[in-house]
Amino acid sequence: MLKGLFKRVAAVFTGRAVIDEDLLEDLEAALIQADVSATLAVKLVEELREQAERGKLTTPDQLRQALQEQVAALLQPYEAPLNKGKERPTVFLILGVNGTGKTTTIGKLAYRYQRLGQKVMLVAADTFRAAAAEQLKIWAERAGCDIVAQQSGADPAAVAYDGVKAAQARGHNLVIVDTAGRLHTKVNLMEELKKIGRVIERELGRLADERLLVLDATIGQNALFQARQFHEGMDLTGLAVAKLDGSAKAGIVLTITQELKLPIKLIGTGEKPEDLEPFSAARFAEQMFAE
Ligand SMILES: Nc1nc2c(ncn2[C@@H]2O[C@H](COP(=O)(O)OP(=O)(O)OP(=O)(O)O)[C@@H](O)[C@H]2O)c(=O)[nH]1
Ligand SMILES: [Mg+2]
Repeated sequence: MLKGLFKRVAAVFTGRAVIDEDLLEDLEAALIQADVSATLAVKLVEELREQAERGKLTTPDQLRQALQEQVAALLQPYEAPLNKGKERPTVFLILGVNGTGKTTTIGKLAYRYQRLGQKVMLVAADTFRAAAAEQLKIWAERAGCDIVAQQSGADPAAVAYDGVKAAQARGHNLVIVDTAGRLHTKVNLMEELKKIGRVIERELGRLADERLLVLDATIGQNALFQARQFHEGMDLTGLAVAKLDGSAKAGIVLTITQELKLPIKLIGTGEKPEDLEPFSAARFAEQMFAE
């Protein structure tokens, strides 16, 4: 159970006996503080105000319930399962700036699918940091799956090529490719990632089945900027939102889905192997207001 995603929004309701302008204004401000975009916050509160004026909402509790329903309805179209593709192996390409939670999300995915009886191959195409492949190896051991890695500094696209080839040859169902979130300043990250994408496409005869951007739910507005950039460069299929367990700024999830029309496929709720869930709009809306 996630708590306090919208701590400040939940707090607005405590000790309120009536719906009045003061409550509505505080609500709008709290939504914006939780990184719901100002446009969306104003729109949400305007709808609530109208419902209150028409007598449809009479208590703060009903107001909160209505807000929760609004949020669930806004997110519903962006709830989608992972795309497994038609042919084996399925390939997931995992993207994101440094530190967002890519490697951890990959480890959790590997753990889940291995336990479901899938044959998973991890690919350490983050060759920027020496420790990156080591971190992925630990996850591969934990999950009991295979891994393809090279020495640090190797060409990431070449590692991706090796990984896909090995999975095809050895009958893996699922390949998950880890990537770097930052490179030496002279190398353009997006160009490097595109190259990885092209190599995968060439070997599979189709794009990677998922091109998932991992976002850190605690960083707020910056996540929108990152999502725009990666979507432009990599034609994303969806988002994985990590670190929701520690976020009080989960409003960014609303903002990003509404602006970029990208589905959320996964949410990360901790550092343990089990702390990964498919995204549920209804559950997210419910947990948002849990104090
Ligand atoms: N609380 C919490 N921590 C997380 C979650 N996901 C990842 N982390 C932590 O966030 C930190 C960064 O995670 P990584 O998976 O290494 O991130 P990365 O995107 O691979 O980072 P780089 O490889 O440096 O680009 C680690 O300390 C993780 O344990 C999550 O869902 N919840
Ligand atoms: Mg990593």
